[in-house]
Amino acid sequence: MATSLKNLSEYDSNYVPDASAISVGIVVAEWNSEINYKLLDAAIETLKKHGVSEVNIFVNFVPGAFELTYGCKLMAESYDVDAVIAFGTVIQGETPHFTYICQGVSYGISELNLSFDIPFIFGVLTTNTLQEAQDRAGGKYGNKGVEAAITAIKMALLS
Ligand code: DLZ
Repeated sequence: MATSLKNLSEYDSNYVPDASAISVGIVVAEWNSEINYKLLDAAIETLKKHGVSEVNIFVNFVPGAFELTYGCKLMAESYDVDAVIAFGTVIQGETPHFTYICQGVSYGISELNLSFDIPFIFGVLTTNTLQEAQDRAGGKYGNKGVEAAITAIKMALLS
């Protein structure tokens, strides 16, 4: 379903398993931090709502979305986590940076999923404008942080 038709904060809690036994790493890009911190806050709130203990949530920061791959790898190697979420926001400018960064981070996160025995969740907003990002960070299309947290729980407990 296209994002514009879906509210990212809506989900059926009947299909979310109890998450009290898992630990989750979260890596956040500092670029567009005002957006990314909203994703982070929503994710932490959602993880705790479904049972993840605060002491089992580990957060680290990297300069930009391009660095998320390495940050997530380091998180998986350094902490005993059952899933890692990557949060970043890439806004299309007038330079080719947008394409390079989006391709780099999506490829990088995909590779991590194949290299480790835990899931890595793609919580990266790729938008045309700042407004579109705000719409997905607690605005009219909900919050991608909620979606990423629910995905992390489901994937960590996938059997
Ligand atoms: C350089 C850059 C640009 C132009 N735009 C963004 C962006 O919209 N979102 C983001 O997270 N990071 C951006 N960056 C920074 C790169 O991700 C990276 O940090 C630098 O290219 C250094 O590797």
